[in-house]
Amino acid sequence: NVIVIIDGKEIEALAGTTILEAAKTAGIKIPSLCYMNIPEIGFKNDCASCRICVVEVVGRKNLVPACATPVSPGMIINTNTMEVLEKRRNVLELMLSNHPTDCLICAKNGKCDLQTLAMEFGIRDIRFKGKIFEYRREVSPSIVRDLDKCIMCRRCENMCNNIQKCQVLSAVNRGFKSVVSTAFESDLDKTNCTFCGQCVAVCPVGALYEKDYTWGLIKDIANPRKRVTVQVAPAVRVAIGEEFGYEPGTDVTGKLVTALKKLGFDDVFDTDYAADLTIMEEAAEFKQRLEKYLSGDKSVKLPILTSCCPAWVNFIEHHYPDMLDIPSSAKSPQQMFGAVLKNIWGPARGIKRDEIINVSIMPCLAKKYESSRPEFATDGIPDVDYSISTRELAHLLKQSNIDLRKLDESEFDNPLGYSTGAAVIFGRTGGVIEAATRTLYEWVTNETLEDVDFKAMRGMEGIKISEVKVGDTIVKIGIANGLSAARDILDRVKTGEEFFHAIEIMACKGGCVGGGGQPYHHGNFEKIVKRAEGLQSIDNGKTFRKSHENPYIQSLYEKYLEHPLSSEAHRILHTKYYS
Ligand code: HC0
Ligand code: SF4
Repeated sequence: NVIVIIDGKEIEALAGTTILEAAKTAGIKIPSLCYMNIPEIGFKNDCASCRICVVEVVGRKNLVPACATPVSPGMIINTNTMEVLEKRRNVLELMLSNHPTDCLICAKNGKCDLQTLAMEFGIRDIRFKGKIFEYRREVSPSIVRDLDKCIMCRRCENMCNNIQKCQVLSAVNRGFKSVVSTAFESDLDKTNCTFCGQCVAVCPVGALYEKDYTWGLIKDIANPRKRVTVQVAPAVRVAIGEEFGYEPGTDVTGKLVTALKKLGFDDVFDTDYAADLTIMEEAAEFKQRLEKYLSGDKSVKLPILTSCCPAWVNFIEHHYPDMLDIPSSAKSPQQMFGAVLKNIWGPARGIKRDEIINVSIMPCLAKKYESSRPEFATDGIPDVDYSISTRELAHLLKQSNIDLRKLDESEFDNPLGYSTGAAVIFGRTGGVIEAATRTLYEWVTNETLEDVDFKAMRGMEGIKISEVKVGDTIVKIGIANGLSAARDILDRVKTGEEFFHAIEIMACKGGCVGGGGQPYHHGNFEKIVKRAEGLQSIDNGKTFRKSHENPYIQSLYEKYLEHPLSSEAHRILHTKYYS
């Protein structure tokens, strides 16, 4: 450790830490903008491009950026001299000189770090006049890029290239015209972008944001000829509370259901119901492949890969087109939900496909793209009409004057609103394969699984490996979260370095709880950990914790689908992948 003096206060800091971090641990706030450090996932953005965090180090001629200057023994640092304040103000005004000031209609209004700084600094006039370049605003099914707003903090580029290893974003142009964009400034859907939305999750301004579908669903709810249904993803219920002052991880399911009914949805259903259904199909497929493999059938492909994360599906389609025969063919819960709703639930009630609207509330931006894939539509009508993010729903509730804190709890509508604990944990890394293992175990052994808690499948490490004895076989399971970890584990499989029977992959760190559509975490990974813990306690409290015990799923098979992997199940619940 080293001793430094910051603003006259003696502080003990870890050797090698930056002035910014040392000051933060001592409770001294230095403003920053481009900087972001999330040690739990190995993300550090300290390119010192914005220079808002400059401080004075006694004895040095020039001010230094606190985010990129390590402390050294005896250093005397002043964080708020008049010279420092003047420099920061100049930097901020320069940044604002070519930044659009349409804050009132910006997607980040109220959540923008640049706006907050301008407010805190009391900026009333911008002395420098820069030219605002009119970049093309690019809209993909998931993400909008408004590059006029880019402040070159490089967080998105760092996230995409180093954490997600997708290499989609990099700096282009020079001087005032420099922005972070794609190669040849192509549209995102012409690149290897997976729509994971992690670039959006770290963008401090309004340069990257989700495509908003809220208006479409408002119009549909107002249309009496439409039966407007909603499904809620697992990870939403432990995160949306943050927008209303609850701690991350607080389970607000009951209040959320009441809020959705108040908004005017005709039926409030649960994606978790379809997560149980996904397990029925995926575990059956796993069992089938495992049994063939054990009987010596060399044609069978193992590991089976989970296929419910749409950004991960995009990733394997773009980056590993030669491995498209190993993911499970089971659709994701979002898409199984839409398929059951429009192929079974609607017809059973005499409601036509074009009269039903299904809205999904998702922690994810790739879900928007997934729902727009042509294979998930019949006669041009998609199974899921709109997918909106946790953040969009929070906006909609606020504009409708619905405050979760003031609501009583209510229950999802059935039959499509009932789920087991196995479904709830889908929203955190390791949960899908833990759920599948609970069912696989009982199906293979015909014995009751007494302890459903596969603790080795939990936790936030990038790659986890777990071995489970199922009958006479030790089943080896890999779990990866984050696309860099996905690449590592897939490479091990591809080169034959390591064998797995099954692998779960989630594109975002922590799984869906850390999805690109969740309330902004501002670099605080603890929020994501708390959300995962929140899902775990919901699972712990459920009567049924194995998907095949869901009575509504059992009756769906009895009445309509016969058994998992039946031809009807294949027709509506399975899909294909495309390179
Ligand atoms: Fe997920 Fe899902 S668990 S991907 O993370 O499988 O988005 O929460 O809805 O579909 O269920 C996201 C979350 C889901 C799906 C489920 C899966
Ligand atoms: Fe990269 Fe994901 Fe952003 Fe696409 S959505 S540019 S893959 S970080």
